[in-house]
Amino acid sequence: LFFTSLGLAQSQANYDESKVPKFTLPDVLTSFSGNPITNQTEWEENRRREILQFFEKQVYGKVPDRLDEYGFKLLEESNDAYGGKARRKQIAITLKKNKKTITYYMLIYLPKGNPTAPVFLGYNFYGNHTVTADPNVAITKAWVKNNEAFGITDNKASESSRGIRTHRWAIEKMLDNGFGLATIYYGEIDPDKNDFSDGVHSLFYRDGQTKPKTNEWGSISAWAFGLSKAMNYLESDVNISKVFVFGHSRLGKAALWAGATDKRFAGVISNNSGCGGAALSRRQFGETVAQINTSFPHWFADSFLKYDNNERTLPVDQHQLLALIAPRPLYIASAEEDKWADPKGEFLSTYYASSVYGLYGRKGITSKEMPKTNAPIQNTVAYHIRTGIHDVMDYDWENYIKWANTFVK
Ligand code: GTR
Repeated sequence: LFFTSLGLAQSQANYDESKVPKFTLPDVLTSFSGNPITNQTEWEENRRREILQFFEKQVYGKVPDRLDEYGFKLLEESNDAYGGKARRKQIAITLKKNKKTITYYMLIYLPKGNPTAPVFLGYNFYGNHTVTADPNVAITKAWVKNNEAFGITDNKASESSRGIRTHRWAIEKMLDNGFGLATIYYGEIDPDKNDFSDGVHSLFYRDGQTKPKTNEWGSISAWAFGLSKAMNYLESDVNISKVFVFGHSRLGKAALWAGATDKRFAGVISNNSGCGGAALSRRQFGETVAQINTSFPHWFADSFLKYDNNERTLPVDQHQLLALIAPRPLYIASAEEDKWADPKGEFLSTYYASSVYGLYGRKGITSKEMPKTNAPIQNTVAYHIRTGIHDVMDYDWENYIKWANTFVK
């Protein structure tokens, strides 16, 4: 009786490997019309393009147009964050379209040692002030999901939630290893609710329009767009070198789509991203397409609804989303207790995407055998499954940092 509808769905989902339907995956290196793809040019010019277009129009949804204006402003800066270890910057980014604007805020920490540092860029779930105990980080004024444990009521964040998510962001580890962090509260791009009157979508409406068209962007695509526009600032900052886009869960889905659509991201890290992220839809293990479209009707384009309980008719599967990131470094991670996200489906995707990395002479995941728990495989495509729940832990960051280190030169 006290189950939320999502909780109920989670309790009723299939977690039995023997009940995974038999399926044939669409081959990443065979075009929709049946032609084999044998080299980088055919991949880039034909196959990659058609896969990207499919995901754009039929899964996440197209961004309808270009912005009219883009701007950013340094709001605050310090040379003395984390006990003098880091520089801090807080940047306002403003997007303008049809005389309407939206502003979102990026918090950046950079290690003081290097004049130019690689950074991880990732959204947070409850506001920039939740990722650190630093009292100088501004509290978001945007709509935030209520959370009793964090003292968030009336959808407003306050001091009570400062630092409540520090465990998900190993900031000192990043700094000590020469990496920076850039983070943004995702609700400032598009509040995570089934309401298209607000957020970045609303800037693009024509007179009388109240929601995106059938094959236009849902929230995941909007969040990816926000990351991409954050990249405009990051590439202009002389203190920043490469940017690895990171995300957990729904934001891990957004990070994958951002990496697929914007080649300026040097690498992608997607933590426990599950259905609509790294997990193969055809496995129907844990969360399914029908389920995600029911619980979160605003995440995908409306055109994706036709694949509810109909995965086998999808001309693509999620391994092809991963392949769009090739040849750039890609790290997918699962958690043992996170069955809802289908760890095996997340792993198999990395394996089936790897043939595209092979076209570039890069090493992906070479065996279909899932690695043991807490035994990462780290090639240009990397994967680990760790003990524990759906979350981001120090273990994850230790591995992301170690792996990213080999690609920062
Ligand atoms: C769940 C959802 C997942 C995942 C997760 C999260 O409720 O079913 O797809 O996105 O939320 O973002 O934490």
